[in-house]
Amino acid sequence: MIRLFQFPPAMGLPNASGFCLKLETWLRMAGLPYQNVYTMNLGKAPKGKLPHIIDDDGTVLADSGLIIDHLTRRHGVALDDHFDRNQRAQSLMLQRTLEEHAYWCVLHFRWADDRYWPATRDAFFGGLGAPYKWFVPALARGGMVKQVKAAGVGRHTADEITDMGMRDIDAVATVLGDKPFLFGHPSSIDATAYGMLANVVFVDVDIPFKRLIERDYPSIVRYCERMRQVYWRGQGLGTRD
Ligand SMILES: N[C@@H](CCC(=O)N[C@@H](CS)C(=O)NCC(=O)O)C(=O)O
Repeated sequence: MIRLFQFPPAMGLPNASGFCLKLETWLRMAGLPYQNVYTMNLGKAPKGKLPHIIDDDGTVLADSGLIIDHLTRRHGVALDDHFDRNQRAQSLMLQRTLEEHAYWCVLHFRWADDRYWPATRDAFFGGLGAPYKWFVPALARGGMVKQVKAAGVGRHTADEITDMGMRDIDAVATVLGDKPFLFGHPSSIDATAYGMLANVVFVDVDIPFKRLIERDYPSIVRYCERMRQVYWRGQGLGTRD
């Protein structure tokens, strides 16, 4: 069986990492059996990030996108078979928008903004005992803030980042329109979108995107609820089968 290495559930979600939640949601959409292996140890991750997998043939792979490509080929997953060339291109652009930009906007508020850092610290490190709880959270925070700055997003003001991130949300909402899934029928990009959006919509931390989505983009909230209902059986946010 595929072993999925990811962070443990946090923030009331199966995973508070957009990339981990994306991959687990995708495995459910593809109907591939898998086993969760929860870890916080990035030192053992092949590329220093989570998620990664060990496939049932022993293949070790990191990066949610590369993993999805590999599993699609190896297990003949047909999720994206209905795409035409144009939809495939749009899907890729949406993926890049969410993963390479919106992701950093959310990360900025979670890790760098003093208003929300206590909630992030408690969610990820609340279970740590002494002496780790005295230095691990601050070390991790320093590393994440550095990454958000290196990505460029962390150099802007909170208002600018809010505005930039909401443009991403507007783009997603525009593609979604009144369809049940981004391209009508479920496809891999819905796993990406759910991983990133659920991490705002269903997380009880009031970063600016949360209330703006609730106020201006009810279709995005309904979309997240639909994905949760269909692929997570509408059970409690952190509940698996
Ligand atoms: N492109 C990678 C990104 C994975 C990623 O950024 N994972 C984050 C969690 S959301 C991580 O492990 N961060 C830890 C760190 O950078 O120290 C993918 O698609 O899997």
